Amino acid sequence: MDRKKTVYTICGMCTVRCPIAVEVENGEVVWISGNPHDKAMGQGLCAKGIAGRSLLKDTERPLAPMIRQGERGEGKWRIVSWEEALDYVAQRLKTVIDEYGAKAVLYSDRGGPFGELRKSFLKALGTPNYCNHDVTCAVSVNHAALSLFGFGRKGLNYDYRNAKHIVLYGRNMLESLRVKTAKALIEALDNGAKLTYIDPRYCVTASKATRWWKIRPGTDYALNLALIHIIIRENLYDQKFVQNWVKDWEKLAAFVEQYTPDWAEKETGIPADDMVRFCFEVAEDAPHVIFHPGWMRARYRQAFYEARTTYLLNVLFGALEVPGGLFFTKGPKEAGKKGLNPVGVDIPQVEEKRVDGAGWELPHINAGPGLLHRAFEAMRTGRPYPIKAYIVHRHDPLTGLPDPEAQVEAFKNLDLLVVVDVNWSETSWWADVILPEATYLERDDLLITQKGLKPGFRIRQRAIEPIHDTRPGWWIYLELAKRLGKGRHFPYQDIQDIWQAQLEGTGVTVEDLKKKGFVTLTDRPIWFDRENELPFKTPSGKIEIINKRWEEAGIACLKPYEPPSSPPKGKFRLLFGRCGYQTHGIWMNNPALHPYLRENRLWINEKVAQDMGLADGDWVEVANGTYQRRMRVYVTKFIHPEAVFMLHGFGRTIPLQTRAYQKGVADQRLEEGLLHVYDPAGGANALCECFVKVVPVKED
Ligand SMILES: Nc1nc2c(c(=O)[nH]1)N[C@H]1C(S)=C(S)[C@@H](COP(=O)(O)OP(=O)(O)OC[C@H]3O[C@@H](n4cnc5c(=O)[nH]c(N)nc54)[C@H](O)[C@@H]3O)O[C@H]1N2
Ligand SMILES: Nc1nc2c(c(=O)[nH]1)N[C@H]1C(S)=C(S)[C@@H](COP(=O)(O)OP(=O)(O)OC[C@H]3O[C@@H](n4cnc5c(=O)[nH]c(N)nc54)[C@H](O)[C@@H]3O)O[C@H]1N2
Ligand code: SF4
Ligand SMILES: [Mo]
Repeated sequence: MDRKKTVYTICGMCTVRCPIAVEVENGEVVWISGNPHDKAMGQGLCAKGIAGRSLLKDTERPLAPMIRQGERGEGKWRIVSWEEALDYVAQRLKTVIDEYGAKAVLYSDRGGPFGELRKSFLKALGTPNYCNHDVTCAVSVNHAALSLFGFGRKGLNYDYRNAKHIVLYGRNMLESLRVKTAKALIEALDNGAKLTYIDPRYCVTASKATRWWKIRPGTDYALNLALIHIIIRENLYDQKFVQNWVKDWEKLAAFVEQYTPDWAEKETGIPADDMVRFCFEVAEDAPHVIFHPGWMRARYRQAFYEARTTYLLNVLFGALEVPGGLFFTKGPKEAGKKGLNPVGVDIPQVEEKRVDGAGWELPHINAGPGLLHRAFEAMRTGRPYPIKAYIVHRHDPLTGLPDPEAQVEAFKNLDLLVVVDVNWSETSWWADVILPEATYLERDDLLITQKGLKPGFRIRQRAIEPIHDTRPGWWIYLELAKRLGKGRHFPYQDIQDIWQAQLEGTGVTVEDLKKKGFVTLTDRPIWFDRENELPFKTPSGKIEIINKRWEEAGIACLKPYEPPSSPPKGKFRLLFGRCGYQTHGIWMNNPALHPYLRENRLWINEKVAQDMGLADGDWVEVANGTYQRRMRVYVTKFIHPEAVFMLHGFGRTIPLQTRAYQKGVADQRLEEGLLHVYDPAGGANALCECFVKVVPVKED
């Protein structure tokens, strides 16, 4: 063993995959920094990234395979060998498949580029029922992009660094982090760029903004319609770009005529004059402007339309494929190079229809990641067919999807629930088997493609050997495939074999990748000719205002605006979000991160608090349905009076996580009754359609 070494790999403390350098001494991780070979990254890291060392040391997590002993949720486990755990899972899966067919197996994971082997495993098994987490994240934004451009949201990326005006809708870029983009935003601001930040709540990103619009929650669609109205009325748009690339432009123009700024002011609370001034200002900086379609806004019933109109604002200003605007992400093909080869051989197509209806009952919904909330409904009802086994990998539906009680009710119909995780997830507590994955610092993963202006390949390689009895994901699925008679599709002994198969014919070697953690396939950024060769994947080859796929499914692409409902008396719309030193609900119990934030508080508007007789730090009871909990308030004028806000991920219920157990309030538990409320056009769970009661209580 080298006494000292630096390993270039990929952070795993959240999902944005920053490039990191890990210093190892005598087999121990002593330091983690950003990968200095990646200039946009530099050596700085976020707090969570640094806490990776603390994850290694945290023993309050599953450290060996476990099989449930008592009832589900009772927390009685038997520690077993990997042999026994995998034999058990394979046997139980076989029983389900024999009785109900392979389609009775549901699988969900976080998604992302490392998941290819897992998807191939499911395909080999013969089930179409793969879902990722996106129903609670960006699925409506993704469908908005698909409906306009014919490709998903990742087909475009953002050149913040060179932008002159950046417009963010509830996109808290400086706290809900990706290190490189946060740095790029700051650099743009240092260079004089303007930032318009739109959010019912003030946050760190708002504090850097040129203008903050405290919008009424759920009304961004109204704002966008009025902005488009002004831009067309005042002739502020890029006529050449629109003429070249937009189909059915005149239908959009006619549709927005009714949506005047005065009308939108009443909906949104944003002054009409300000909207007009803003449009003129942006037009001056066009095309070097960015309107980010957001993630969090994908939590409202009209999310699809909010995102579509945000994309259209970029289009109107001609901000596509231009420095300081949005650019098409390019892969190896565009660099004239061969891409990574697929993993798994001779795997037949799965012909069965998806249980959630994606791609058939709901023809406009992408069958790739599906709609997990609808799969849960099938699990509960047995329709259109039963779901009897559920494997959950790097995913925590009981934290990430609303109404955990309703999910646990559906789990009662399962013969097998398996969780593959590095930590206790709320879901793992209800599992029959827990397979603990080795952490990102202790495991290799599949090679991944980095798309962008300079496409390339990246490697996640282990810095140290697993400290506990944990295993890498790729190994777990190869072992399960063997036991289920599907080994022939995966002729790999180890990760080296997988890497070789992926790299075959690309001219790149594993050694090349290990040197810096990545290989770039071109020296120069690749830009398409924006007048002649923008590769939209729609039938017309243009940006389609009216998309047939949606219209034929009975969903209007130009849907009249519907105002969000106002909170019933005594209630508030519950908003939520993240902070810079936590990832969702994952690291609440992390020994290094926990002390920074032990519990969440309820943000409430100053005026409203005054009327309720509440002062900062007072206790309230927050309730919806059967869930009610006490927490302290944070009184501030920086939140819309209709809303209250809390950080997501608190109120953990697993007693073995002694630091985080029952600390704070769980927003997803307040979202009772919302598991099946979703945006019909885009598919996202409408998490923000939640109203909570807030009642002052006397301090105990
Ligand atoms: N109420 C409410 N609901 C929300 C949100 C909210 O703010 N409020 N946020 C939404 C958003 S944006 C998202 S993206 C989702 C996120 O929710 P999820 O999609 O569930 O994703 P994560 O919280 O990132 O992680 C899930 C699990 O992955 C585990 N994990 C971490 N690293 C690894 C690893 O290397 N290997 C394995 N096997 N497991 C690992 C963690 O321990 C955790 O249990 O939640 C959504 N749901
Ligand atoms: N530190 C950290 N960074 C992360 C993550 C993490 O967990 N921790 N998670 C990653 C993931 S998976 C994601 S999806 C991103 C999320 O990135 P963001 O979407 O930027 O995340 P949030 O912090 O949830 O911020 C959501 C904001 O939307 C606002 N909002 C609520 N309703 C409305 C509305 O109607 N209109 C407008 N305009 N705004 C509204 C909320 O007040 C809140 O401030 O962050 C990523 N980065
Ligand atoms: S943002 Fe922080 S936690 Fe997430 S990948 Fe980057 S360094 Fe890691
Ligand atoms: Mo997300």
